[in-house]
Amino acid sequence: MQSEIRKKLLDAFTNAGEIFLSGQHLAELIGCSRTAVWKHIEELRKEGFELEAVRNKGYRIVKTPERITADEIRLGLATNFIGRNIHYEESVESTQKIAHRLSNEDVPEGSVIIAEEQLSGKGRMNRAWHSPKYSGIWMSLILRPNIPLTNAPQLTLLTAVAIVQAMEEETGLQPVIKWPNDILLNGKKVTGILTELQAEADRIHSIIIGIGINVNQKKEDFPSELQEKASSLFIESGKLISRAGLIRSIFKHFEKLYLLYLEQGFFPIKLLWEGYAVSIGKILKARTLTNVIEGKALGITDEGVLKLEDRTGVVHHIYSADIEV
Ligand code: BT5
Repeated sequence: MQSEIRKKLLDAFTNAGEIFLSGQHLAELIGCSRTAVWKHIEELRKEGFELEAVRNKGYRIVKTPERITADEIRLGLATNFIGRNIHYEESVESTQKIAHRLSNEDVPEGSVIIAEEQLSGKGRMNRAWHSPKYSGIWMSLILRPNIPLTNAPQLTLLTAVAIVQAMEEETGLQPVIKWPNDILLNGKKVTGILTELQAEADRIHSIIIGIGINVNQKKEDFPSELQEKASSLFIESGKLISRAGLIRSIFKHFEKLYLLYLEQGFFPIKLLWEGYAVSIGKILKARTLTNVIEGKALGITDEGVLKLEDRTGVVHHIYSADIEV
């Protein structure tokens, strides 16, 4: 299996860090010939990896490619199943669409679809999601948890926590979460999450979590109608951020939280989520499909539902809405 060799090769370089690995040593580790090792190293170079080769010492990776490649994400990936199977595309309509198709082909849980660009990326209620080439993270994650249908929105909140933790780790920024699916910096949206279900009767077949993160866009890269309400990690930090590094970190935090969730339920996730939430205690306007409710955000329930107390003291449970702070 070609790709198995590639995966093992990248794992070997991951574990070696700065240390050189000889062709002989790699061949033994992977269980293939030295010629095969050499061939794969040439392939990595073609993908944009820079490898330093030193006589009598071997190889080490000194630079990873500009575009995100599945191989680059694997280099240093510390998960068991999230992001282990990567489906990478240069340009797609929407990664959600591909994820829906693949989830019917029984790909393993934790598979992800990542694209460099989306031509018709979508938000909730079929709104458009701006996804320009090479500057953001546009990906969909396939999960198959054994949970009741009604708990699916909890995974949106869990995902938001994982992304915030990864952003803090990779950029030093301190983003906040706006219920249910926005991550904000300086009051502007840097990330949106779209959770979709495939279910029969009341059984979940799969949950597809779409994640859109503005990473290296400059202000002028956004269409004018978004310039005041959207931002990117680059705009907020002044630094170009490695997309592959951030993706790996998201996978790591996500897997940890997801396993915790499957074992202990939503409660520990809820506590973490509340620590990052911006809207609790504030007066909010929730625009649902049918009406507008204004009130003080009391927090979320153990199910992840927003509680709003209106002026007359009535507490409303909001399952899905757009929120204005
Ligand atoms: C969301 O919807 O925030 C969910 C976005 C999910 C996008 C990912 S990318 C990978 C996967 N594949 C897809 O096709 N989608 C998912 P919502 O809360 O409805 O917000 C949508 C609104 O955000 C739009 O109506 C715009 O006002 C605004 N918007 C669009 N593109 C944006 C961007 N790049 N950054 C910030 N805001 C944006």
